[in-house]
Amino acid sequence: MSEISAKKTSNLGKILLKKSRNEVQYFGLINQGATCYLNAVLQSLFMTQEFRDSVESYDKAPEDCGEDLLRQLQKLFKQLSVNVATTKGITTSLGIGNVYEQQDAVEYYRKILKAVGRRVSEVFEGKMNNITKCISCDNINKKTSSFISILLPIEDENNEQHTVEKSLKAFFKRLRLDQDDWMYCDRCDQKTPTETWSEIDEYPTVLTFHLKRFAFDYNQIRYVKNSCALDVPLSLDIKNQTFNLYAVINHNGGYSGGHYDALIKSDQNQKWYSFDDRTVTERSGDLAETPDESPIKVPLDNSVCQMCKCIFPFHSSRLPYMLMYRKGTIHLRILLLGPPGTEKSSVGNLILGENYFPLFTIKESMGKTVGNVTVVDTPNLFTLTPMSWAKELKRCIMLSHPGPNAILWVVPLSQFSNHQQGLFHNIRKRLGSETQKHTMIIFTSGRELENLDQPIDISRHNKVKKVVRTCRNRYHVINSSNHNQASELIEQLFKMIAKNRGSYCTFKRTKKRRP
Ligand SMILES: Nc1nc2c(ncn2[C@@H]2O[C@H](COP(=O)(O)OP(=O)(O)OP(=O)(O)O)[C@@H](O)[C@H]2O)c(=O)[nH]1
Ligand SMILES: [Zn+2]
Ligand SMILES: [Zn+2]
Repeated sequence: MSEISAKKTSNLGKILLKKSRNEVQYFGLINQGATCYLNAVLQSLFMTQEFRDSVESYDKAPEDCGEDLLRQLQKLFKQLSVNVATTKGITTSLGIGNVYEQQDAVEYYRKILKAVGRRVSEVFEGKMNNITKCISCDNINKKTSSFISILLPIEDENNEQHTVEKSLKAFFKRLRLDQDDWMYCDRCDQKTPTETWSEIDEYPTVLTFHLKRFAFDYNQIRYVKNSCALDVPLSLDIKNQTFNLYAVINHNGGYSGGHYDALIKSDQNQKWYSFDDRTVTERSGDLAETPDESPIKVPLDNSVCQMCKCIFPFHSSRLPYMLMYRKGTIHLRILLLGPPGTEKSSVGNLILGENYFPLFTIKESMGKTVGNVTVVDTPNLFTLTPMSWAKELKRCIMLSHPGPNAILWVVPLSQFSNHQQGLFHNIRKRLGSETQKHTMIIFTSGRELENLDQPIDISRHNKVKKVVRTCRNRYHVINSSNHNQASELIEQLFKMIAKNRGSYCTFKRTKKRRP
């Protein structure tokens, strides 16, 4: 039994090591002739973990989907995770007869997502309200429809520098229709002056935009490409929600032909890669997460923008055609620490809102995720040998990958003694000082103080005060009569990780000493 669990841990350790060394490799797709449009789309889909997961996990295709395409995608993704792959199965399944004819990437992005069905493509699907208002009587008509990408206008009105934000503004602008287009109003019983606009009702996890680069020119009686340059921000703030750019499909050339490639950020190592058919190149991992966070490094090649010397063609670029933004979710990853029998598991269960952790001392760390909260409960760390201590910490990191951003030191207030204070400082030393800003003290009632319904005056307990001060005065008292305490505690923790700007503990400088 113990041998089995030891084996398990070392396997998990290996996975962890692999991940921490950023040993990810991506592979290219063979161009069958002029299928770079398809390659750029397939790589963007492959690099969208949720989509990959749902493609890989279907063994029985849902009713509304093209079973064959789903099978072909499964095959392709399997191959693509280990080697350069061919898209022959996909082109056949999509009925692409002539692989030497260039097609529109956005059109195929939409085609593929429609064909695999809503359950597989749900991560891209949002809901949009199209609203018309009668200006005479204020009667409003709302039509809700789903979307998988938003067409953004990039008309050059004042010859100003274009940005995605400006396009978005233009997209959501209210328009007064020309008299010829006035709509019939039920209430006024006639065609009346009409105002129309769109608003997003439900944001998808992945928000996709495509730019209106190709339009029919009535003077030239043909389609032309609008190659106007624009800025593509790395993150967009829409209605208190942040969306982070992770994929850009570029088109270089004119309407009748050109070349597609994609720039995609790996969610494994946060590095950007250029996917150009067979060729995949890492584009430097030094791009700042948000433009103002750190100076952006200049790369060796000549793809530097002239405006701000950023690496990617995201500034004043004529290339971007399709943009994919991922909704930013902040994940709370809690590590429960403390001497055994201090109700750590109960605190964990309280936070999760379910009885997951057993109410006895566990043998090895256990982790559970509910929504965007992960809780890891630890065994008695004080009795571990240095080796198993190191192993256990690795396990904790794995369970809260890439590492906990909140550490809760659970201790019964009534039993707070020199011994408790010693244990706290002991663990703190072993975990390193970086953990300090992530730590919060949780006072449980212990058995003596079942109902701690009065506010605790920490200042009266000198030892307690000192420990709390080490954690920058962050503490929370579990009070069984407060029914909102789980959400209050979670809110406090989210504030703490926001202050820490998303950093987390890796315990890298842990000394291998006996506890
Ligand atoms: N009768 C008795 N009850 C205890 C003793 N120690 C803890 N308890 C109770 O048993 C429960 C143990 O709480 P847990 O939440 O499992 O403690 P823990 O710190 O999470 O333990 P781990 O499983 O190691 O995480 C609590 O309700 C304690 O009040 C003890 O020595 N005797
Ligand atoms: Zn009306
Ligand atoms: Zn730039």
